[in-house]
Amino acid sequence: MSRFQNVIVKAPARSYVDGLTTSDLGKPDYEKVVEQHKAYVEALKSCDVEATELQADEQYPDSVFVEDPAVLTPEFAVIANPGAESRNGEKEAIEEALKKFYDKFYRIEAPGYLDGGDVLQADEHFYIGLSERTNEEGARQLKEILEKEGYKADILPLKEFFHLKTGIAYLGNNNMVVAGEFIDHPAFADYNRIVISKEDEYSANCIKVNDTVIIPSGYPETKRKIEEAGYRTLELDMSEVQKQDGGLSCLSLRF
Ligand code: CIR
Repeated sequence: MSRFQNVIVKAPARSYVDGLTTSDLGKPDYEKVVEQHKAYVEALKSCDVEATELQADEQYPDSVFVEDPAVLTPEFAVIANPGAESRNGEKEAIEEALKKFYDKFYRIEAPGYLDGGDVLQADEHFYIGLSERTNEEGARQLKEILEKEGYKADILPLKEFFHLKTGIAYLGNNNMVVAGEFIDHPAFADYNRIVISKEDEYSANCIKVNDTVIIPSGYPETKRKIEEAGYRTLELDMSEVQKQDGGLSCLSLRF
């Protein structure tokens, strides 16, 4: 797994509390999400990356979830076409921010829709989930781009998870954190699977940033399993992010 040099994050807007959600965890507390987001950015910085911090954008309540409007590889950027109408325009600010880092851009175009949260990279292999946000045409366009660039890409219809990465994370060295429908999924049968129980499902969305795996706090079993696999972990309180269906991966672009 290549090392990351950069991350892009975006501060939560006040409108965050009115963003999209399917959870029944209650309304997030704005001051608290600001604190949690700051801790997240500090954690990333401690993992040996440069952070580009974008300003909050009140027009887009969900724009803190910068993972969804783009898919990045070391060689090129793909501007996604987010499947929720209220989020689609987020891609413009992300493309602007990425111009500093990339010369080569591709775009997912309507009628194709795709959220970056539905895309998982495991070394040279990408997995693209079909979800409420990513349709077959969007997935097909991304697969074509990736294959043209020499990557492998598989499209997987999701059964239960909101986004593909809601239930899976790649840690490098063939180690894959899996929950729910991915535990016995044939696409992941050849990985060393770190299996997350139903109660701990939220913690399957963790991120390996260089030498550290960042996990949500409150999941001691997940922490133990990831440490047993040989990784250093760092825990973050994600309560106000979880309320809006977000996780650790959603809050940054890492490249
Ligand atoms: C949404 O519904 O779009 C946001 N409230 C949550 C997005 C989470 N992003 C992700 O899983 N990649």
